Amino acid sequence: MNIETKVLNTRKSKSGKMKESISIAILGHVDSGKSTTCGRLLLSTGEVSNQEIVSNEKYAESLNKKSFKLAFVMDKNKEERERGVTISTETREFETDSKIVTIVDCPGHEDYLKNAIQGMSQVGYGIIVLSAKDFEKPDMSIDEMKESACNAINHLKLLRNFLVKKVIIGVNKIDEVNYSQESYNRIVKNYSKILEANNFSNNPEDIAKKKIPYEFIPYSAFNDINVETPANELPWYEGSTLLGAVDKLQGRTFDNDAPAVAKLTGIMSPEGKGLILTSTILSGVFTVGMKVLIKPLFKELEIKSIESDRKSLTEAKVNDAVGFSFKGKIAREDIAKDSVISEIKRAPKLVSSIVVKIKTEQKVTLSHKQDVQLYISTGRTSAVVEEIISIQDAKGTMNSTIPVSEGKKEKKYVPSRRIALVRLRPIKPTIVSKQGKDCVEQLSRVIINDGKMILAMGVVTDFEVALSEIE
Ligand SMILES: Nc1nc2c(ncn2[C@@H]2O[C@H](COP(=O)(O)OP(=O)(O)OP(=O)(O)O)[C@@H](O)[C@H]2O)c(=O)[nH]1
Ligand SMILES: [Mg+2]
Repeated sequence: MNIETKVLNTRKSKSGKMKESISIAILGHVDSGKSTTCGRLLLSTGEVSNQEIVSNEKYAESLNKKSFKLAFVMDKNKEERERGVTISTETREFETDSKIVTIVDCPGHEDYLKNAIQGMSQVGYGIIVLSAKDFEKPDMSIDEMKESACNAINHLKLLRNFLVKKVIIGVNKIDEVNYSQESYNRIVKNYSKILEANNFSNNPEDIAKKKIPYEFIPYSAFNDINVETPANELPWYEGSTLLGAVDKLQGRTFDNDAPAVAKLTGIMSPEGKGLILTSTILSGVFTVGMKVLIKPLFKELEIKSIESDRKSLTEAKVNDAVGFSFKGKIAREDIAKDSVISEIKRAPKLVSSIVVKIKTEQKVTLSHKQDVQLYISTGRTSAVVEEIISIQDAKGTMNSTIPVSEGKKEKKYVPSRRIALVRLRPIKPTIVSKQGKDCVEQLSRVIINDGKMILAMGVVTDFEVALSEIE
């Protein structure tokens, strides 16, 4: 008999003590201070030295961007630094008293939504960083807040789709509202409307019904206010510091028997080391010596080494961000960006069409034959809505009578805020997992976008495998 074993993900810390390992995506609207927050957390916990910040400051000054000295810890490439925006996600680690924390700094700019989704689909928790001024006006409506900082709202909705366990709302740049308690209370009141409208709640009864808890923390990443130590500037505030709140997040348990599946996050070839595939573990446990399969390449390889932050590990567990090297040869150009590495027997499938149970968003519809962008944990692909199979009616039953839009081009469609079962065909075979036995949750979650906004989110319930799975 297979006994399901839930185990806490723990790792040996720098001091040798075992600590729980957690991972957090840092999200929010463009320029709210996400990278600066990451830089500050790494400086406060000793992962980054003062010298590095001084040298960043000199470089930032030469670009007329002195205020980006902390953000440059995460924003490393030339374009990111010159433009002062994050483009790709960056992953780093630090330790608190009881946790080893992996942070994934995500871009806030709409153009890089694909990268933000990839970042948030590999974590257990999220921090939504708000720029205090954006939410400060009294009694803002959700539409008004969307106008000033739409991705502080979009990212929250998307996080819910990826089943995070809790979200911290970081009210950053509290200096810009003069550390005012009245301003902070207004921000909390305004943003709580968005949280409550999107299935987040702090009521234990709601949490038992799968709503996600949240916590607000006021701070200033740039000025080091309430990040590590309670601040004199906020005498009215009695809650946790940002690092205190992170330390209190619960460690993640994982199922020891779940299939070992990881997604590729990057390819490196450091001198003398061969090819290293940086990856995030989505489920299960990988060990040195294990035989794995890389899809869509369909190549079997043996794991030679597992590294994290330049340390050698013997195993990697769910949510860990590691680098794998392999015995035998693989060529860089053969590895697709959306590759998945997994144990051989229970590898996720490469599929040519998927059936998804979705819920459409407010004020949008989804039509038969519509061209859409399909976002999944490993990347983005164009797809078409091939069939609307059924739509939930007022009684909660799935009904196969589909409404038809009026006008010249009559089309079957899913109205807004409705649950429906639809079949989508991506333009190229894609790796997913479906609900049921051995499901890898992150690979079963999809987001449907029309290029401008989110139309629907959902889970894969069925698929048709691609020809290469059969050959
Ligand atoms: N006044 C003030 N400015 C801040 C604070 N934190 C960050 N900033 C400034 O906000 C600007 C943007 O910072 P980033 O950290 O790059 O913002 P981001 O959210 O990572 O931006 P994207 O990744 O491009 O979306 C920089 O000029 C920072 O110095 C703060 O606490 N107070
Ligand atoms: Mg950034």
